[in-house]
Amino acid sequence: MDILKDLEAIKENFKTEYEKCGCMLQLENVRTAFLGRKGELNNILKNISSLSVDEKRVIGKQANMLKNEFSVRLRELKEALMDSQSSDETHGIDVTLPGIRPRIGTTHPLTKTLSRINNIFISMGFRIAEGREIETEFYNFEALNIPLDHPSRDAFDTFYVDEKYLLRSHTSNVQIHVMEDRKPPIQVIMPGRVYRPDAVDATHSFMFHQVEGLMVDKDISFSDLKGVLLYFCKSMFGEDIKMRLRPHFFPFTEPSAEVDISCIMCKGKGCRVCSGNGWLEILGAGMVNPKVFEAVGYDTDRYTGFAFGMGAERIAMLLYGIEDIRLFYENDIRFLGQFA
Ligand code: 2NL
Repeated sequence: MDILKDLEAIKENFKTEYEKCGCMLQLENVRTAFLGRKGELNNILKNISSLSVDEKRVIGKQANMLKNEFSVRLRELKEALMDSQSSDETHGIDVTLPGIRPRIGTTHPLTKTLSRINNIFISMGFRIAEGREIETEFYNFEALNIPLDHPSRDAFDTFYVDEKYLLRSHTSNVQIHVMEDRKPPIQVIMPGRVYRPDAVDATHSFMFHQVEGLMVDKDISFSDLKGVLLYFCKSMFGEDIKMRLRPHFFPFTEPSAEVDISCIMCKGKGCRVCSGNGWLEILGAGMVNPKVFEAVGYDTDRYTGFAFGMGAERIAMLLYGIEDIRLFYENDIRFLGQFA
């Protein structure tokens, strides 16, 4: 009978495959190949119905014997493999030792600083706006009343991408887009990367982060600006901080001021950080120049507003006592790990 020969061949085959098994995966593969639903033995039993009663009996018996034999062999092998594997794994190893703790990252000090700044302004009702880093001269300069012959528009002070585009040198471009898209009241802050081709040193980088703010409505006054900034300074650096404004010039605000806080290291007595004068400059600010409102089509008789801008790196350096801006960009775990 051919089928009996087939069964004999399957048995031989099983023996060869079985002896090659060195691991659980191979063992499972052999089990499926011989005992599985679509395995060798089932293939034979599937076709048994066409045979005579006697043949069925002989073949059925033989096939069942093989089935039992294969199962027993595979079970023995499985036990043997489990024994040898577990003794291999523990050999010379103390499995009761504590594991290796996975190293979880920490939040970057700049990210921490930016979210603190953002949250303080959010608590005063400001919304966050983000925009493009590649911008046209109109949004980076013209709309902000920065004239064509202004030194900051020189190729040495701005990264030009081509004839039409540049890398924004402040995030004010976003405010222009916001004002073009919406009518007052406007109360937004703009955090983001800005680019200037400065020579890199301990306090300068060709890329840094800025947070600018803008508030526009009817009757917004200089005292609103002072109130918002004082609340920000106290929330950021402590209730006992003092703030002072020094007159300054920006083309996009009028009047304009530079904003200092009393030195957070020496409390105003004078130290190395504040160069002995007791004050730290942290912001620039002013009332939005009506020329900026004209550029975005706002009615200058109806609306006034204030704006301000700060460098996030500078704030973070003061907050954490970091003395070199380059540390922010080097991805040195020894530095970053200190801000857990
Ligand atoms: C600084 C000074 C400043 C602004 C930014 C601004 C934006 C618009 C209109 C008017 Cl759309 N002003 N921004 C105003 C004053 C100062 O930044 O020292 N930044 C690091």
